[in-house]
Amino acid sequence: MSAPTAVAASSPLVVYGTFGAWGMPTVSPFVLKLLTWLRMAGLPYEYRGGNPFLAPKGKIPYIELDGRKMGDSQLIIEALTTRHDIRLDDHLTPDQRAAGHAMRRMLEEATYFHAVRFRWLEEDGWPVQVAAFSPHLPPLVGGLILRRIRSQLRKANWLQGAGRHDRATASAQVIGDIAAVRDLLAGPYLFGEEPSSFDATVSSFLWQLQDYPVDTPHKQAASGQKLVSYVDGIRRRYYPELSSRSSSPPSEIASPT
Ligand SMILES: N[C@@H](CCC(=O)N[C@@H](CS)C(=O)NCC(=O)O)C(=O)O
Repeated sequence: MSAPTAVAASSPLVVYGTFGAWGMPTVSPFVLKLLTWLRMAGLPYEYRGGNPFLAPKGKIPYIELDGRKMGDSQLIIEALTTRHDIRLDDHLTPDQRAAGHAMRRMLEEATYFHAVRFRWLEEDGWPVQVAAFSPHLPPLVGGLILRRIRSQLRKANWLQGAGRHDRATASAQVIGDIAAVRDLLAGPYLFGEEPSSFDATVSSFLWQLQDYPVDTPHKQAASGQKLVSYVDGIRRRYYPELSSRSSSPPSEIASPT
């Protein structure tokens, strides 16, 4: 896998993530969350392509620091917060911290599984995945690897429960999640004028929904003006190397839930 961006090649902190696609530095919302948080915290890192089979928890992202590997974006962020005395959330009230925690857990533990379904399991997402992943896989066995990932994700989604809903129900649930975020978003950042660690998760999951190139009702919901402006603000501030997004957002649509 090729690495998208690197902030500082000499940094002792190595982040293992995925390749980028669709104008985003990575195809993974969890990797994007970690990269965004590192940029918010001003911590330099070296970015490399990761391999789930070499990851401490079998998932991406993971990091290497002081010769030790560590997995899980949130555990990594918490460890680095302590290690470097990062104070991104000092200005938040207890209510804001609680709301941020709940939003983060919703996006990561519920919305994410529907996003996986729409990318990997639905027929209109599958060719997009194949086109994005194939150049980063060995030519002869790439197709086999992708079909294996797809069947594993189908099983995981079924076991999690998200995969037991029909498409319309899954879409309505994602739209409900997005509407909750939209209504809580104060602007320009989640909790007002100053960014917090929660912006790393919220902006990354929205960005992944907004710029995934398959038009769906939940993509439309994530692409309302307020949410697009929010992600644009994060992109401009923390990813100045990226060119501006080409497509103009569709108009805000009402939540059906
Ligand atoms: N809780 C983990 C979730 C990470 C995750 O689900 N990563 C996906 C990519 S978006 C992955 O590595 N999947 C590979 C697999 O499940 O085998 C985190 O926050 O880092």
